[in-house]
Amino acid sequence: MSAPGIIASGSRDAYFALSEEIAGFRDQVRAWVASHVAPYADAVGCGTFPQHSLTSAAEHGYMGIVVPAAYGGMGRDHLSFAIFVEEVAYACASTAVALDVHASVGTEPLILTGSDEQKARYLPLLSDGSLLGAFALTEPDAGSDAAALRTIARRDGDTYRLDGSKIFISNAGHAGIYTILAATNRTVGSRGISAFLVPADSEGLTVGPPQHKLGLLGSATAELVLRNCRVPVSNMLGPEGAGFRVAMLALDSGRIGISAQALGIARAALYEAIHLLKKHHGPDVPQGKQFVLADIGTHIEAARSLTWQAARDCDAGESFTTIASMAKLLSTDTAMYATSAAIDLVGDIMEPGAIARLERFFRDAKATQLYEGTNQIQRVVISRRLLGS
Ligand code: COS
Repeated sequence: MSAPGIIASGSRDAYFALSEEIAGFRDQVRAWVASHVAPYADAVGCGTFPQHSLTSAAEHGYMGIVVPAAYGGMGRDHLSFAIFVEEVAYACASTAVALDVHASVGTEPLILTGSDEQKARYLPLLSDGSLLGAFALTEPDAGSDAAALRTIARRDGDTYRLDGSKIFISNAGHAGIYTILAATNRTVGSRGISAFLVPADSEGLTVGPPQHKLGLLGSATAELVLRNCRVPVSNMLGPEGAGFRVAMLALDSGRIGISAQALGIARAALYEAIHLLKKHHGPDVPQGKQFVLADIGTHIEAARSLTWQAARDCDAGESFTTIASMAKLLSTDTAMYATSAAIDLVGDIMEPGAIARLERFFRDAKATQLYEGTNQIQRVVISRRLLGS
């Protein structure tokens, strides 16, 4: 299958004109994806961690895509990041989530709230791929209600001792450093949560076996167990008690990445269906099927517009929490709709390769509605804003 991009053609890209520079960046990413991600997508989709693509991403500088150039990164904006994630996800959603988690929630808390010393110590290593980043907030009894987390961090001289467990941690077992959220004071709710940079080789930190999932099989997902895990005080991100805000800030921009990932999946399903329909029907695709293609294309364009607007608001330093949630909600619902509708469209004319790909897109789409805040949580964020609370 060729790799068509934005659906609209001509000199404009959909409703947002991309600058020549960003359009050139997108072409460069597409070429890299075609040679370093797409060839491995079937194997990764069956459960192989995409190490080859991550190593190549590091060689091409993509691991530090949003890291400032002063720390060895590309210093690119969030619009570039959204385009990068969508292009990777178009070929392989599991590879996209490994790269997205690394670059967004795995690295951005440090960029946004780290001290100069923390940034100097870790950002160059995250940029050049020496360290893969990960983010550990979710717990067995604290998923959507993030402030209810039970992992505790007790101060002990120059260290904190962390005890507890985290689940569904993307990049677990492959990450070199985890941003871990833990309660330093259980009596004050979200204001008693702190964020820590925890190197993977820290004593007392262990990674559980892979967790079974419906989709994104190539993305490593596991439990983290913390037993008297000692973390230097100097590895706390921001002041004690600021961790919930650190997590929320990270998730705001993280949701732009998940939105872009969902767009890549939706686009892949659409073009797989178009390819099969044209192959089977030639120029006479039945009109009922044309209408479904039109609906899918329209949803994708609308979702991309929101995603890019969220990225632009983020880059402009404006408040973007609500629009990022809107983008995540619409894009991930669109991915679920597009992958399901694509199967309906071509169910009778599928070939084995296409069956495997469409099945993978469908399974991968489901996860996007769930992680980095379920879509119910996005509705909480959006409706609170609408209601003025
Ligand atoms: N940016 C900065 N600060 C934020 C923020 C944001 N987007 N959202 C909330 N905060 C701050 C609030 O301003 C408040 O600060 P103060 O204590 O100083 O007033 C504090 O955080 C608590 O906010 P709030 O009362 O809104 O928190 P809630 O417990 O009601 O939870 C939601 C808010 C539901 C939005 C939060 O729990 C959430 O995002 N849950 C989903 C978690 C998630 O995405 N998990 C996936 C993990 S990664 S796969």
